[in-house]
Amino acid sequence: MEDDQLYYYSDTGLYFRNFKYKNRGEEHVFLHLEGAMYRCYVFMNHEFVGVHDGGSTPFSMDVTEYLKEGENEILFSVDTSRESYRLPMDNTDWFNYGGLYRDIYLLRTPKVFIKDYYATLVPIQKFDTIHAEVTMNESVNETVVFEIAELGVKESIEVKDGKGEISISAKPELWSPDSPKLYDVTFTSASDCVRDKIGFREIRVEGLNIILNGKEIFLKGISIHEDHVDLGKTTNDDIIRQSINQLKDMYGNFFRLAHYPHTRRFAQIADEMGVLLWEEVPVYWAIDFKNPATIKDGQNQLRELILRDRNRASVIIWSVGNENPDTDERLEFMIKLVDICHELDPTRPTSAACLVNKVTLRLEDRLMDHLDIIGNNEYYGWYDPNIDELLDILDNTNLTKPVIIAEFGAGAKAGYHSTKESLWSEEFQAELYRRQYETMAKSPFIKGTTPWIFYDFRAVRRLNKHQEGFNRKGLIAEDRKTKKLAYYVTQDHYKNM
Ligand code: GCB
Repeated sequence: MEDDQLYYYSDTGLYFRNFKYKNRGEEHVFLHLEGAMYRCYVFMNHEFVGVHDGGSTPFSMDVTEYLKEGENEILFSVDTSRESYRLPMDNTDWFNYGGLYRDIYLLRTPKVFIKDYYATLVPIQKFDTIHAEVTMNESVNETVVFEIAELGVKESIEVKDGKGEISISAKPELWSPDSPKLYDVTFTSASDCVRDKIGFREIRVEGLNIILNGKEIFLKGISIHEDHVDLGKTTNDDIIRQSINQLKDMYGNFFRLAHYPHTRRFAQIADEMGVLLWEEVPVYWAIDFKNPATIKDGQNQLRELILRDRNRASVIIWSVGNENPDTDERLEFMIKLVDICHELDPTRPTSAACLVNKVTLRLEDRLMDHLDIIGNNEYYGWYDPNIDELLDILDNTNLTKPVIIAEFGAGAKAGYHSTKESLWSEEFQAELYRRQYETMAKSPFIKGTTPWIFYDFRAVRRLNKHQEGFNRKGLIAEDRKTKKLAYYVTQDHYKNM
C-alpha cells in the first residue's frame, strides 16, 4: 500500500527505528507488537532477540538486557510470504498484506508486574458471581487487590507462585448490545496496577438456542474482512466505528470477524458500542494439519487471541476453523484447539464453519461433536443450484445444537443494474438474499446468519471484468459507502425479525 512497485511483493521487509533510552532503576522493557505479518525476527542493537510466527495476534519480547543508555536501534525483519505450512497457507481468498501493520510499543514495567488478568461473570444463570484471575510475571507470593468501585467491590486475591483467583458475589448491570454497560476494573499489586473497562454478561447454548443473559437471541450478523481500499490491513477507530454504525443501521447485532484475528481495537469498541462478535483463527481450508510447526503455530495464535480478548463482553464465540476437510489429522488438530478454548476460557461457546456431504445431504463433519455451535457456509443460488437442499441438510442431520449460517452470498458489481437473472447485477444478488431469507425462515435450527460479506474486498484470484481483483460479494462496495440492493434486503429482513 506504500508503493505501487511493492503491491505484489511477498518476501522480507526490514524496519529500523532508533530511540533513546534512560534507565529508571529496576525495570523491564518490552517491545510489544500488536501484529506482524507473518514471521517477525526482532533484533536490538544488532543482537537477535527472538522470532514470532502468526500474522494477526500480539506478542511481546523482553529487551531489557539488550538495551544501553542513550541511543538504541531496533530492527525487525518481517517475512510476509505465505507457505503451505503457515496459517493461513498460500491458498486463500483474500489479499496478502504484509509487514508491520499494527501498533508497536516500548513498554516499561516494574520488575514484578501483573502479566495477565481475567474478570468474568460466572455462567451459572444467576448473574450474581464474578470470577477474577491474575497472573504475575514471576512466581511471587503476594496480595493483589481486585476492585470495581461502582459495584462496591474491593477484594484481596491471594497470589501463590505468581497466580491467584477469587469468586465473589456481585450483581452487575448486565452488558448487552442494547445496553453496553462497562465497569472500571482494577488489579493492584505491591508494585503494579492495571485497569480495564469490562462488561459482564452471560452467553451460553441450551439445546438448539443461543442464550444471552437468560434470553434467547438470534444473531443478526454479517461477515467482515479487515481489508480497506486505501489503508489495506491497517485500520483505525473511525473506520471501526463506521462499520458498527452501518451494522446497527441494518438492524444487525453481530459481526463474524473473518478469517483471522482483527485488531484488538475492534472488540474494545464493540464493547463500548454494543455489538456481538465471532472471533476466528486462520485455520482456513486445507492447511498442513500434521506438520508439528503448523500445529504449534495454530495453537499459539489461538492462545494469543483468547488471552488478548477474553475480557471483552462483545466476544461471544471462538471459532477454530473454516471449511477444513474432515481428515483424521485435521480432527486431532481441531480438538486440541477446542481444548485450548475451554482451558483459557470456559465461558464462551466454540464454533467453526463445518462441511456438508453433498451426496447424503447431511452436515457430516466429526468436528461437530466437539463444538457448541455449528457453523455452516452455503452458497445456494451462487456456487450451488438448489436452495431447497439447505432445509433437507438441516433436517437430515439430527441436530442437537444451534446452527449459524456463517456464509452465503453472491457477487454483484455496485452500480450494475439488470434483471434478477443477470449474474453480477445488484438485482441478482438482492433476489438471492430474498430467497435465502425466505428459505431460512422455515428452519428451526438456524439461530444466526453472517452473510458473506459486508464490504467488497481485495482478492487476487478474482479477475473477471466485474471483479477486477475484488471479491464482489459485499453488501457495500469497497469504498465502504455505496450500498447495494442486497444491503436493503438484509436491513428489511433484520428489522422485521
Ligand atoms: C468461502 C470462504 C470465503 C470466500 C467465499 C467466496 O466459502 O470461506 O473465504 O471468500 O467462500 O467468496 O467464495
